Amino acid sequence: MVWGKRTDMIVHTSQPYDAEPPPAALAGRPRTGADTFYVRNHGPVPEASPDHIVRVDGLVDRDLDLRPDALADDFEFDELDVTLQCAGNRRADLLTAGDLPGEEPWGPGATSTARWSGVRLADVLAAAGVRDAATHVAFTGADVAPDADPPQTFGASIPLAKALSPEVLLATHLDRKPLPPVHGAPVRVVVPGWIGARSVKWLTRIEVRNAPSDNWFQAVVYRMLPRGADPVADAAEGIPLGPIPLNCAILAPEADERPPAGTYDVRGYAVAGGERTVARVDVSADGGATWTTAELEGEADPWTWRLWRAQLDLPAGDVEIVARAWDDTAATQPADPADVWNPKGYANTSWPRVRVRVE
Ligand SMILES: Nc1nc2c(c(=O)[nH]1)N[C@H]1C(S)=C(S)[C@@H](COP(=O)(O)O)O[C@H]1N2
Ligand SMILES: [Mo]
Repeated sequence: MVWGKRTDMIVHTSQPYDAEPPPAALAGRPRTGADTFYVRNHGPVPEASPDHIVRVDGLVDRDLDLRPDALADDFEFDELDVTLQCAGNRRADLLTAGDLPGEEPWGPGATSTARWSGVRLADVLAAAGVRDAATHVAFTGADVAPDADPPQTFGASIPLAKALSPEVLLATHLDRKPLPPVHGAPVRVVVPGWIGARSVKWLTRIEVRNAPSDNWFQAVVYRMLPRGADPVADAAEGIPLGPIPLNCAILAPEADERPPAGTYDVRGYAVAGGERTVARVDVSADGGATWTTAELEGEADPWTWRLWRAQLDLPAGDVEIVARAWDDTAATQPADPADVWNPKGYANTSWPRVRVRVE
């Protein structure tokens, strides 16, 4: 097994290891399992060190040096089910609306849910004493990303208000086992509701600042650029991605399936993002002319996806199944990938579309 992952992972690149589970492995499972959880790395997994330290500094009253294995002695341990989602999730479906050279064509599996445990970032920041001028909290990982210009350690930042929210964790455990190396051992940030890129793995530094991070992955990439913008030269025109925008995916059937005519149990997930919740999911077997309301599983929770299912009657022939989610602000998704195509291929919020040949 590569990095403890199941053998049917869809591997986008093996160095760095970037892989997503097949849709069927996510369908119907509220939690994903460490062997199935997607992985997105910008550089090689760093070598674990027994004297790993997380430095807390910047606009604080006291600098702290935290030992990951002692975190639970000094701060209250907490755990939370959280869905992580990469900003590149469902990028492949944007390719019908324009090329995305150099970007990995992720399917709907760049998102997964697990139980994360660790200590609250807010408690660590309280121990350090946040100064009045602070507006942002920046994170640095131990890994060096060769695709950054210049090559640099991976980093990100979030606004102070989010950093002080109780759901943001410094996680040492995934599904109650020590974090696997590929998911950020010995400690990572988990920022529920925000794009995966802000949940920095292999955490080495927490810097309290009066501005967002200058790191390549905060200051240049992970931005929603207008069509025609140059991803680097025009980065300032981009909207920096933070809270995940409302999206959903169809996990069953998959595009190559040949289901028999009759009732089919269509399944998928929806993610509201930010602090919102999924309120409804509609599914259609005629490309959106008529809709069936899906059954939502579990409870509305801002930090996790909502699994859904709908019994649809599939007629013989070529059928296009589409879905759209609604959140608790009554926002819904655009129909067409062309409406959301962007030069880096982020945040595909358009309706998922699965075409099947029904026998
Ligand atoms: N240090 C570090 N943290 C990182 C990354 C990285 O490359 N290095 N990738 C980010 C991105 S883009 C995503 S989507 C998530 C993926 O988390 P996972 O690999 O645990 O699923 O980690 C984020 N944290
Ligand atoms: Mo990501």
